[in-house]
Amino acid sequence: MTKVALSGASGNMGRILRTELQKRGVDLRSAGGRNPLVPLHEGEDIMHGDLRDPAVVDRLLNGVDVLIHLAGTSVERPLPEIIENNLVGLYQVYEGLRRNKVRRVIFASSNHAYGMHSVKDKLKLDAPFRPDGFYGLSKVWGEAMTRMYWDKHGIEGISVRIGTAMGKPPAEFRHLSTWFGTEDLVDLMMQCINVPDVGYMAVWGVSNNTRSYWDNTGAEKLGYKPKQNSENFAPEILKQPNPLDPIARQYQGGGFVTLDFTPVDARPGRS
Ligand code: 15L
Repeated sequence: MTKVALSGASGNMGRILRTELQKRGVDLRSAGGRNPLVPLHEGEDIMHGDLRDPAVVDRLLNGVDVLIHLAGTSVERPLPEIIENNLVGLYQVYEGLRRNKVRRVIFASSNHAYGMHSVKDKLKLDAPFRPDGFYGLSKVWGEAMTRMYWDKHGIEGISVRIGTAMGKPPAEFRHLSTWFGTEDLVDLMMQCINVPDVGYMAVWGVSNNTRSYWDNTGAEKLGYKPKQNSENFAPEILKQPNPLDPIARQYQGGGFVTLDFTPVDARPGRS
């Protein structure tokens, strides 16, 4: 049976996947960060620790076939913190994949690696990176690293460019484009674990939203067929004010774009 490790199991998405993957019969080892996880059932395979430490990484990956890597900083933060958690941490984890002969990594990338694309655009899988901050930039590093460990070390990799996966219904206008419902999230992860011979590939982690910013044409071999559609919530959402400011409304990354954004009239060449 395929042994799957899940890092970042105490985060928002990690908590969902830890529960739901085990419900679907996955043989899972879940890792928390600083604090120990409380077992969900007797004998649950759990651990915790700082993944910048190779000994902790080896405890996570020993005997593992597939890693779902969610751990790291998941919002915009100052660059030094992002570098430690998302660049150095990822390097240690990926070196651990090599040492432990892990077959495949499912990397939690993010739409924020593409966040400066206009909301008017629909992005294919080969869209250029346009990160909307240091967090998005760290996911560019992560996608490239995932690609490199396949090309250079033969570890299969799937970069999942996650939209808005909060385990709740869509709540605001942007979510009509970015929502990634829980059922679809778990379906996609099951495909990522089980589909043979993926080599390296990327996929948008998004539901079948009518207004999606992203198009998964080219990722058919993954067999991911999203069933949920945020449009079902549109009548309610459209009655509410859009919480995003005018800048955030123009870009796919939404509110992340506005953080430390230089207004057009304060840019070089403007007086
Ligand atoms: C992400 O990458 C973040 O981790 C999450 O907090 C949300 O902001 C999400 O993207 C989103 O874009 O909605």
